[in-house]
Amino acid sequence: MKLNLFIVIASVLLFSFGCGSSSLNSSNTAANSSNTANTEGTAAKTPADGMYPSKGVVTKINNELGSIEIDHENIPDLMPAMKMEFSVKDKAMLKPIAVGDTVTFTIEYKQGTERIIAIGK
Ligand SMILES: [Cu+2]
Repeated sequence: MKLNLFIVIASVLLFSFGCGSSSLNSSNTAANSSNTANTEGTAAKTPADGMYPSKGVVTKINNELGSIEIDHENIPDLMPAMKMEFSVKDKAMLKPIAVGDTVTFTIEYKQGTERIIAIGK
């Protein structure tokens, strides 16, 4: 009689363990699909083509290549604050600019590439 009771209890425990692990699996699946949703959310943050005004400090100028490195502020909907190199639409734009200048500039973002189309002190 005692042995039978033990078997019943063991079966119940086994059964609930089985249930528990299967519900664990389904919550893992739910977690996975929410991860997928997060990835999609990041992908949706791809910047829209357009003009983005910004401000920063000039850290390097390459007049030959027509490029300028700027330690720029956060640019909403485009990128966080960082130091990076941009190419400029026209090399002549760099003439009045010197390293150390605080500049305001406009980035043209088009199909994944950006360039500076306007810059001033
Ligand atoms: Cu940047």
